[in-house]
Amino acid sequence: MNTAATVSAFVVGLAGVFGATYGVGNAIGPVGDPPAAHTEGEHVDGNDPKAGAHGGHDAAAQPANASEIPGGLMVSQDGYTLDLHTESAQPGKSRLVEFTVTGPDGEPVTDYEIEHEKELHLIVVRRDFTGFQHVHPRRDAQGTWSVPVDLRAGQWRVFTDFTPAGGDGLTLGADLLVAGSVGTAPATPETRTVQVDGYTVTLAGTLTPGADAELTLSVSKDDEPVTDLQPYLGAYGHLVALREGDLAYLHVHPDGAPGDGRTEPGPEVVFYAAVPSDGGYHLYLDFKHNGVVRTAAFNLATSDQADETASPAPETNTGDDGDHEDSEHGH
Ligand SMILES: [Cu+2]
Repeated sequence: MNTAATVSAFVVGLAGVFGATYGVGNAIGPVGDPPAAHTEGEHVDGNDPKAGAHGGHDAAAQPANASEIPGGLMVSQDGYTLDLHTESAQPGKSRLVEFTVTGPDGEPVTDYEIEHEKELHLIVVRRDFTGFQHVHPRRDAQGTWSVPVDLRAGQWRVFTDFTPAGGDGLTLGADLLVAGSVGTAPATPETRTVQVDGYTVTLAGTLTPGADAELTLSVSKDDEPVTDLQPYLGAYGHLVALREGDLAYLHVHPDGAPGDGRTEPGPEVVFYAAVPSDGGYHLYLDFKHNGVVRTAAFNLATSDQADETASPAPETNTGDDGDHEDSEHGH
């Protein structure tokens, strides 16, 4: 089903992308922290309020400035560089991945802000989206991070999601090649209902380029809604969103937190996600129940038609882009 030809075409395409993005590297300047970029997404980036409220496809497809470049595409940004010591590996259950993050002074960073209870989140994704791990490496005093991961043969993308002390949040990405014969999965159709370990997780919501989309994930088990999800890293769920094609890493906000007096422990977990362009997206939800963290993987595309029906035109012609009905989630 997957010919060698498609695989090599894919690899050539990637080489082009990385050549270009790496070149941008240090030149693009401040990238701002992703949450801030998100908030802007609600506020319509273009001049025409209508364009943003309705998706602003044209404006969103081409970032107007560097601060809108999605995370994870670059190995170096704002003076911080991901130095992946493990650039290739043998397949196996517990392969050690080691890396440092070097700072503007060229030295490994040892001072991080805590985000979601950890200094650094490591996401490891097979390039065809058939493998996903979200793990938390250990750091030694010299700033070297390490963690065992489960790797099948193939091409993987490694993302480090962290905030250096006193700085803005960053997601740096690098490639990891795992030896062996490489099969690539065919493109998956839209997936909004996922079975994992006896749980059924469904995803409702529509991704709209340039706007914060409300995504509602609902967890049930044996046809019963799960109403006792457990906090995991300070939330009832963690959602990672990656763009098909280049694996741009998109930041996603949970709506509410355990203990805030309004956020229920399931069955629904709500997120807001702003996608930069039309296209396909892979979303991974980590949730915890009965002491076990599980991952549900979804695949969906932006939808122009759903967008039209979700945002009736008259409502958004006020010219005031600061206070949409759907922006009550407040950041
Ligand atoms: Cu994490």
